[in-house]
Amino acid sequence: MSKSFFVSDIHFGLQSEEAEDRKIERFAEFAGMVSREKGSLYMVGDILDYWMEFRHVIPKYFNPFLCLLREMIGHGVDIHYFAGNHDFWLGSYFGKVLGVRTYYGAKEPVIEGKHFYITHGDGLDPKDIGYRLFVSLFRNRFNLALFSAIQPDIAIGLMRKLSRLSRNHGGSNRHYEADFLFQYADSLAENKAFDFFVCGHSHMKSHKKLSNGRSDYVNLGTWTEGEYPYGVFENERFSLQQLK
Ligand SMILES: [Mn+2]
Repeated sequence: MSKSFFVSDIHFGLQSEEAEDRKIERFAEFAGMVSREKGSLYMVGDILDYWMEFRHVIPKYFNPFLCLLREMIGHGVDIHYFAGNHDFWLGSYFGKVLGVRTYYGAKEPVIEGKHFYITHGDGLDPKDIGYRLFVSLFRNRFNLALFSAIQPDIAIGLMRKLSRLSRNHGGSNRHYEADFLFQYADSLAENKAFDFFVCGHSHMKSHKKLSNGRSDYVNLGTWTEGEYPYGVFENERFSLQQLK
């Protein structure tokens, strides 16, 4: 049986040059491992800190990352990319040119007989009306078309500003979001049968049982804090591991 790999919240494009270099080095290692295993890869959102699709231009900053995706696909890896609140519109480039499957919102795949519920984790809080409005405006085709008609360097500058607005400041928010996500998974499990709830978003790495005692809650954490966590599902078991 092939392995499934999971990763979230790398936020390529956010940090200092040094931190970014380390992340892309680790991602190259990770991509090599996924390719050797001929596994599947689930990227659970906020992999890129911003993304904009233009008609004729690809944001060059992300070229090393995009090449690694292409290489993995060349090795027969199935790549699934869930949009987050930073990479909230993935456009057609990933699907049509690279061959990556893209998703908005939650998906419930069955992997080797186990039921997964996979979501980045943003926009689940009904109190977060401002954010929901932001997403509905920016995932709107018309607004995106306006945006992508702007000269690319200017548009990317604006995107990076927007991306900063979409970011949490301070740790207390993180804890609130992590608790919220766990409670969300818990209440979801009351009406829906799943084995694994997998998310990211709060940057708080976690793997524990839900209150029903049988489903797992997995938060994949982040690569922005000098750790490089990822999830592996194999032989019906999920484990959170770490690149050195
Ligand atoms: Mn997020």
